[in-house]
Amino acid sequence: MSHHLRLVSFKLCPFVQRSVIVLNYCQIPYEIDYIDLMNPPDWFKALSPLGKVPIVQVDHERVIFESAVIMELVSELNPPLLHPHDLLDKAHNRAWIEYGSAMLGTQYELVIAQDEPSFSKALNTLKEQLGRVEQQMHATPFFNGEQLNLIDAAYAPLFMRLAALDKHHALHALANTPKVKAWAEHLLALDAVKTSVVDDFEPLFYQMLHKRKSYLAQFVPA
Ligand SMILES: N[C@@H](CCC(=O)N[C@@H](CS)C(=O)NCC(=O)O)C(=O)O
Repeated sequence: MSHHLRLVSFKLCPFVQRSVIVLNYCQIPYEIDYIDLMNPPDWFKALSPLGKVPIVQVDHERVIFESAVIMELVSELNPPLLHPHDLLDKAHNRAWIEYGSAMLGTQYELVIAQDEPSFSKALNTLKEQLGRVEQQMHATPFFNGEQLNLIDAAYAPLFMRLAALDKHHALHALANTPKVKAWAEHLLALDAVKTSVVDDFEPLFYQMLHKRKSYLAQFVPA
């Protein structure tokens, strides 16, 4: 039985993008509503327990939050579940998805850094984190091999933002992690990933840097 899925998003949110990638890849129909996080509508405040996106509403009823949980739910409702079958491999993937969420936090610090020292600090942390992920890369082209799994969808939004910055600033965040770099390039070439953001994602992302008066704003188009 197919379920009605309604995602609530913010156009630049990397967390909701994880589920969108899964939905696109599996060609599962869904509805998506974008809100302005700075000025959230009352209906969103009533639905979202923490006032954060993403949330997913299933069959016009239950609302679930937390991107890793939503991604897993979306996949479970539309089997097969995009995780390794082996229980320990699955747990290992879940643990590294959690780490990917922390890395999205570092990415956020990087993009909102107001000066060069805080920017460099965040970039160093990110490179260190990428180094740890590099140690876990034992397969190609996806994290677990031939099949796209949830862990791939979990990391692609990070890689998309790093690529958007690389275009103008030459961050080279992936320069010392060749396996992660190859993984990122493979993911970013997928249609399911390309179509997981709005058409004007890059200009909106750059605009956000300018609005936040980020250190990186000086390098990207206004
Ligand atoms: N741990 C959450 C993080 C979600 C999150 O931080 N979302 C941001 C937008 S990208 C948000 O809603 N921020 C608004 C707020 O924190 O009030 C998840 O994985 O879903």
